[in-house]
Amino acid sequence: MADMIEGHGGDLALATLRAHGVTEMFTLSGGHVFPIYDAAHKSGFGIYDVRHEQSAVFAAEAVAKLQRRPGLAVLTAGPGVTNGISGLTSAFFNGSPVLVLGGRAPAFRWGSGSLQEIDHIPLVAPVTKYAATVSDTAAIPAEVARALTAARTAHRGPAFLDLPLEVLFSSENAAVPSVPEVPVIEADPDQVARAAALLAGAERPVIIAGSDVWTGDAVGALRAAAEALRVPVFTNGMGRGALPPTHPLSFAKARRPALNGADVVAVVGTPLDFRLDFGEFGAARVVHIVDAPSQRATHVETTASPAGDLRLILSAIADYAGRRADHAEWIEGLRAAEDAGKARNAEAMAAESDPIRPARIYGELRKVLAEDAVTIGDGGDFVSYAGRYLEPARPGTWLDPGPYGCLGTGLGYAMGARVTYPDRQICVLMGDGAAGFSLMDAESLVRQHLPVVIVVGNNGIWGLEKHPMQAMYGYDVAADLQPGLRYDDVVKALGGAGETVEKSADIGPALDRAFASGVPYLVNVLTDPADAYPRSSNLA
Ligand SMILES: Cc1ncc(C[n+]2csc(CCOP(=O)(O)OP(=O)(O)O)c2C)c(N)n1
Ligand SMILES: [Mg+2]
Repeated sequence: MADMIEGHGGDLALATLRAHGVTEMFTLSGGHVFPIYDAAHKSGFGIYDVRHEQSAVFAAEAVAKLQRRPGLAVLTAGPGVTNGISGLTSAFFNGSPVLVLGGRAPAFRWGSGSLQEIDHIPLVAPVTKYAATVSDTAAIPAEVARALTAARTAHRGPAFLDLPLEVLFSSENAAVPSVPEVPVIEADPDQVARAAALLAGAERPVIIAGSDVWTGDAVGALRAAAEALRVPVFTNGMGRGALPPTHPLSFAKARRPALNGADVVAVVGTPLDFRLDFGEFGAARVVHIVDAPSQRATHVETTASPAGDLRLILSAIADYAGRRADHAEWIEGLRAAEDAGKARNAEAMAAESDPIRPARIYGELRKVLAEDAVTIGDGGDFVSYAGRYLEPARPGTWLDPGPYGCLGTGLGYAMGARVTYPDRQICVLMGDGAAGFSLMDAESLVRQHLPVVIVVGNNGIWGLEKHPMQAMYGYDVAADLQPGLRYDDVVKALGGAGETVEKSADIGPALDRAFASGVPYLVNVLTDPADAYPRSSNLA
């Protein structure tokens, strides 16, 4: 039986959200959305506010990514919503179940030129799974439930609703719908059997597992499948840590030899995009295992592509009873490459240099980060190094911006992570360029007692742009920042703490102080501007 509730639009919206397990919103104030605040204020629903709407959406996305349930951002009409569009787009690319509730100029005088009057729907429709204007107060619960169901249904993603002023401020008696189970897509069993047979029968198989394995709660099934068929596993995105780095089938550094030598590559829960050479793996046959038919690659020929619930697919693969080739030699060869790669990395991470090279920062960070620490990457080269040198020990602890590659996620993601885990280490790894997008939100973190550690790799440049431009043109423009800038002083001015580090030996003690401080703390590490992350394609 649906409960009836009486209240204004804000009450009706939050009652529905609460029923879906949402307990907090991220927002920046605007009169158009006051009733949502009023409902939250009266009912103990969390309100976290930020200094730029994109941080609100990024924070909601971090909640969605980490907790695997919808995250909520509330944005005021017009510029509030448009400022949130990069966040919505990132959530769309990442398949993150984010709901944005927008204010909207009054419907009754639409077209008369009200403050902040714009139709948001055409702007957000291409980057949401569901986008609608709620035209009637009594319809709010059903509309919020519909938007949340769209967001939670694989393939997941953001949804958007806007509420005209009079719709949100009016009161009604309405039913709060019960929370529907999201539909579980069952993959075609023939496709699953073909995928299993290919992996089992291959001489040199590889699995690459991405974010949807985590999001779809299929980590255990992935491990069971890999162990049953003895297949080496590489990961990206939120899939990182799905197998602990100590697991005999867990690989990270041997990707080149693995992809060059493989005869079957199964990519699970992540697109065949630029991060995976667009799915071009030489002579290898490609299996693309996705959580919904819409996610199947259309630009590559795949030999099998089961589309459906990843846990079910991977469990079925784990149960495969057909012929298996012996992969021991293949695994052994990759292990040798992996060990060599790790040894090279260990050397780089311990190296003394003046100025500091980013590798050393990660060497020191690895000593202080706990297993359950959440690390967040926001930047160019500095974050590429984080991906190379940090090895998440558990899934669901690594937040990168995903394939949309949007700079500026840092402090929003940090806020969502801190709200999710009050007691874990939360560490943002930030380029000095990236810092410009969200550092003002250190104020939001200070004021709302949300301590996080921010490590800035401060090379004084937009490194991921400057080096490629130099290589392409022999000169560069629009790629310099002030060298040696005191980003720690910015955070101090905003009420937090921090320090600047110029010598390798000082990094470790600074990190210790930062994690012990209990306040937002920025460790500003001056790094070598000549250090460029080696990459084959330099466009970002
Ligand atoms: C919003 C946004 N604007 C621009 C870019 C293009 N871009 C990608 S990496 C990068 C440079 C980042 O510089 P920094 O954060 O200082 O990191 P570094 O490469 O120097 O380590 C830029 C400008 C982007 N990805 N997102
Ligand atoms: Mg930089």
